[in-house]
Amino acid sequence: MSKEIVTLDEFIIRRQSDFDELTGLLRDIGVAAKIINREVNKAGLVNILGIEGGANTSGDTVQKLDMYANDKIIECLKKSGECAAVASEELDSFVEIPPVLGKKAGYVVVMDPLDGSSNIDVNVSVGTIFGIYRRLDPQKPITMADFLQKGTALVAAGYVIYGTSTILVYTTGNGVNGFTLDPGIGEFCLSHKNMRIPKSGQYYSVNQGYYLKFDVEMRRYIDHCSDMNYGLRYIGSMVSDIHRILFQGGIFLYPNTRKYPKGKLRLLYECNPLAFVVEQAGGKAVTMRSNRIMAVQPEELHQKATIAIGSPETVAEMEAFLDKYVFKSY
Ligand code: AHM
Repeated sequence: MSKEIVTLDEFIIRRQSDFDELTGLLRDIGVAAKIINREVNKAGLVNILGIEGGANTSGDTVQKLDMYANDKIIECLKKSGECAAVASEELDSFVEIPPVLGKKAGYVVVMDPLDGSSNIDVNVSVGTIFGIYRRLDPQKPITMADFLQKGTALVAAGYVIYGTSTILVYTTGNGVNGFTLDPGIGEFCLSHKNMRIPKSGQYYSVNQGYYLKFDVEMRRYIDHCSDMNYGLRYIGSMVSDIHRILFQGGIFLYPNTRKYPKGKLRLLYECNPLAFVVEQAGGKAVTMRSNRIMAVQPEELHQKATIAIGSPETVAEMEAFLDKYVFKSY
C-alpha cells in the first residue's frame, strides 16, 4: 500500500490552528526555497553562465547567490501580506514590506538567506535559516524593538537545506516537522514527522583548527570528547551540521575565539531560530556562559553569540564539564 503524500501546503492547511495568521507567510518561504534551490543547483554552472559579480553571456551582471537568496525571499514575502518587515544577515538594517490591501501584516521575519555560502563553490550543502516574531503592536510603526525580541518570543522558525535533497524543517512551537522537495512534482512533501533529537550522541562538531584560539576550558572539553572517542564531524555549514545532529545526536559548538571574542554566529539570524527548532525536537541550546540561547536579550540586529547546541544530555554534560573550570572564576 503506498503512503499518502502530504505536501507542505496541505500540512499547513490541516494544522491551521498551529499557524495563527502566518499560513501565507510560511508558504511564501516555501516558494522562495524552491526558487533558491533551483539557483543553488545551477551554481556549478557559473563558469558557463557567468562568474558571480561578473557578467553572464547576455552581458547582465550575475548576482552573488547570497544576495540573490536575500532578494528572492523578500520578494516572496510580499505576496501574502502577512509579513511587515524583514531583517537579514545580508542587510545593514531591516526593510519594510509594502502592505497588501485587506491583509493584517502581524509578523516580522529574521533570516540568514544563505548560511554557509562559502561552501557553494565546492558543492557542499548550504541553507536558509528563518525566524518569525509577532509584531509588538501592529497599530504602531515598525521599530527596531520588533526585531530585538528574545528567542522565547519566536512564533515559528526553521531552515532549508539545499543538499543531496532539499529539505525544509520548521516548528511553530508544537514539534518539528521536515519536508523533502520532490523535484518531480515541485512540492515539499512531509518526510520527517515529529522529529526528535537523540538524548545524547557520540559526535562533536567544532572547528578544531581553532583549538589553540579557544579558552583553556574549551580545549579541555575538546580533549575530553577525544578521550571519550566521540567522532568529530564538521561541515562548516551550520544548518547542515545541526541537521545531522538532529538525526544522530551530539553537540555543535561555536565558542569564543581570539578572533571572535563574542562568537561568530549571529544571535538573531542563526542561533535563535536553530535553538527553537532543536529545543522543540527535545534538545538544548546554550551560550558558553550556560545561558539559554533563547533567553538572551538582543541589543542589536547583528549581535553575535557563542553557542553549544544539540542533544540535551550531551550539552548538559559539556556545561557540567566547563563549570568545573570557568564559572567559578567569574
Ligand atoms: P557565514 O555567515 O559567513 O555564512 O558564516 C556562517 C558559517 C556557519 O554556517 C558555520 O557554522 C560557520 O560559519 C563556520 O565558520 P568557520 O569557518 O569559522 O568554522
